[in-house]
Amino acid sequence: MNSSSSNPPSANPRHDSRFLKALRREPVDRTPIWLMRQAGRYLPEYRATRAKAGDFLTLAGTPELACEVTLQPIRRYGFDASILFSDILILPHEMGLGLHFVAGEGPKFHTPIRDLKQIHALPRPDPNEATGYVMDAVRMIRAELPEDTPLIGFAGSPWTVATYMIEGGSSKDFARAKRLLLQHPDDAERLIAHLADSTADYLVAQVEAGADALMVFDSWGGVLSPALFRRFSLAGMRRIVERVRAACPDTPIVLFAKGCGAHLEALADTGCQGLGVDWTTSLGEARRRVGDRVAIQGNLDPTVLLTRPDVIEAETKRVLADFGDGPGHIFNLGHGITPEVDPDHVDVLVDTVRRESAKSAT
Ligand code: 1CP
Repeated sequence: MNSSSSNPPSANPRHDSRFLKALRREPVDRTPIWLMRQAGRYLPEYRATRAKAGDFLTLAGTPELACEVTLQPIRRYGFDASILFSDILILPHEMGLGLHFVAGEGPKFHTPIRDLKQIHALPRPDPNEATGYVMDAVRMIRAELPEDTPLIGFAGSPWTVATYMIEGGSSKDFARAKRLLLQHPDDAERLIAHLADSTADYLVAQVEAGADALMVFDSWGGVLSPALFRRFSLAGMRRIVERVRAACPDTPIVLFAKGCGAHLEALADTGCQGLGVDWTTSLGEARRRVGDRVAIQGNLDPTVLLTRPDVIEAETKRVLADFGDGPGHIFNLGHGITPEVDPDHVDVLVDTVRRESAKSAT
């Protein structure tokens, strides 16, 4: 039996953590902080474990190693939330597309979707079978983490995952993926719905294994026109939220849609509990538009971490002031931390958030 569904929420030792309180828009003693990609190449200890693993898929696919790199940033910075070390491309990999990494080019699929027939033949993996190693990692991380540190499970949005499946890897213009939406919208809808259902299964299994909150990354929602965003990207995320909420009503879901500041109201309408915001949207504006419905997570430009400590401090204060006083803010970057960041600069960021937000505790 898993604790998240069988026990009342108050029995969960993370229930009163700053992160989960902020997601419920309850007052906290200071603003919680964690960073997207907090386990990553900017940390020497990550590079050492990554070298030991040999390649990314072995690292993500070996629960002991995934657990170790998940815990590294928690040990070093004491972040207010931990995020499972895995990748949004693990699910399509286990659907049979064959993920691998080409040096200097990033992720690639051996068998991208190049024919409509492939969409209709995609399997719906049993998450505890096909991705049992991810669930083992979640259980192991949960057992190793400080009892009061929440663990975030995650997946990619159907649209964002579909771009990699169709393009075969990263893309500059997303031409193949957009052509599918425009020329074969019914098949594209079918692909999005299939990915949404498989992703919901996958996220529910992560909650059953011990995740306290969930995040859906729509890294490429911002490349779509408003009409295509609503029909494909937003619809896929709404379908995930509906399904996961039905199975795990107590588990909060954060949607991060990069470059989608224009769609905040529509994203809040999905029934999620939090919205990740990138640095192109003001947190004050986001709060005015949707802050009475959802918590807001963000949004320091990751590039700020490549500057001097005094600039990092000033820009961090600017983000806190932009949100303003009152509950419902989770500090984060507006996108993932980059490999070039000096780990000491993250201390400057974390110290500034803790010191400054405690002054105006709600
Ligand atoms: O060690 C390495 O060289 C591999 C780099 C790497 C890492 C550290 C990849 C390959 N994935 C990850 C981990 C990862 N990916 C996490 C771990 C948890 C944490 O945050 O600490 C998470 C949440 C992701 C999510 C992810 N993967 C996204 C969504 C978030 C975002 O950054 O926009 C995306 C788009 C991916 C695809 C992917 N996987 C890896 C890379 C380098 C990429 C990006 C490729 C691209 O830019 O198109």
